[in-house]
Amino acid sequence: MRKNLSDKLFERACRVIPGGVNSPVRAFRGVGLTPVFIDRAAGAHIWDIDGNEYIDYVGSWGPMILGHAHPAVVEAVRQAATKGTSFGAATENEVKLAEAVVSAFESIEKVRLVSSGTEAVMTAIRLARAFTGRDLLVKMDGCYHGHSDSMLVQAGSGVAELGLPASAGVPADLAKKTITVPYNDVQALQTVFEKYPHQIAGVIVEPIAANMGVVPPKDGYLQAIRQMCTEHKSVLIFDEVITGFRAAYGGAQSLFHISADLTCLGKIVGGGLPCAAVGGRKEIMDLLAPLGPVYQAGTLSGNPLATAASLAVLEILQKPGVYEQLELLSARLEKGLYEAARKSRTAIQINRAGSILSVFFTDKPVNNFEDVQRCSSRLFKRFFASMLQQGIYLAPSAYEAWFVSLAHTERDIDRTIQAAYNAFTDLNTNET
Ligand code: HOZ
Repeated sequence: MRKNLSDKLFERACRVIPGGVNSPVRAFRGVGLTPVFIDRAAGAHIWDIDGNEYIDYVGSWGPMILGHAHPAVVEAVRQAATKGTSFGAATENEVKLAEAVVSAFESIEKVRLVSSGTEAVMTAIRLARAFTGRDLLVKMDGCYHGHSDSMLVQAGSGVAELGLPASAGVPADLAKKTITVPYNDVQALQTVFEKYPHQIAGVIVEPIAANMGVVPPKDGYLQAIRQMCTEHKSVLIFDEVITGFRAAYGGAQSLFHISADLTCLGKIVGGGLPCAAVGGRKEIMDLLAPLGPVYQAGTLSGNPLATAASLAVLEILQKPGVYEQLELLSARLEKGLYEAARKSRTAIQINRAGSILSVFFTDKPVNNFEDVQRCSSRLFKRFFASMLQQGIYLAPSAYEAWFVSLAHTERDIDRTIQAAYNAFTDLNTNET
């Protein structure tokens, strides 16, 4: 694998960009390497600036469910761009996209478009506080909800990778208003509700956790959260930034038959461009300005390139067989990886929820953040390096998911399984 140009560019980047990257996990620190710089992508493949080709399982961390540079999306964006790239004014496509979101999610009656998942969550928690007149928020250890002040406590994704319990710069008084409990632990949440009666504005949760690796909810877990929120009149916020339009067209909530009060969307809803959304019950959403007193705004909100891309993606996702195809490919990958691990006598656990999955280096089940932290990060690093060398581009962190797209072929999957077998074998051969 050639890396000359990437290494030189990283040196230049580090002089002018903190850590050389515009989002921490991209720096490859979690795997003790330096990043490859991407030049282009098509379908399920990406190429770095040194000309190395990879099968991509990052998929821009989730949005690229159709694969990269899908012709329908490229054409939609091209056509939109010829008409102007931003107006900071209302457009028809914003209405169409809002209508599409409302019809996809049973629990969403109204939706506001924003530019990132972080913004969607920031708005959702402000709404929850305004609606209830309460301050406290509950989140789950290892869940990640973007980088707004209140959400950086015991967070997953890059925060976990860097081993930070919280972020510097968040006022201690504000951090105190976020209470964290272990994921998949009904009793812990119950205890918090008992300890803080009438004080909890909202509970925010990834219905399928995917920022500590993939950790699906145990049977009944989400139902129990729903019940407690209803009983205590707290707002239930589902962060479906990753699972929205991925776990199913109607998100994880449609699989588990649960109505969140507010839902945060990002990634796929932006069609690979910067667009996200917060939606939910009308009586809560109508608190937003200009109707209500909760302020939220954005120059690039509902951007015309993003809404065009998004509508193109959602149209394709509604075709019959799309999610079945994703399931077939992802199940093939899971089965093949387990088989490769068995043949090479490597202890792994795979957590998979549809087209997202994680390979954990452990022989024990992984149900929460503590379990994730017990897995071998040393083995993950070596596995990652070997896969990269063999042309498989995984997220450079044990806390992120693998994303399968509709552009992956069976051949891509089988090549990945073979590479994983080689990587596992290598781990064992060179283990001391
Ligand atoms: N927050 C993303 C991972 N869960 C990373 C985004 C990025 O680095 O692009």
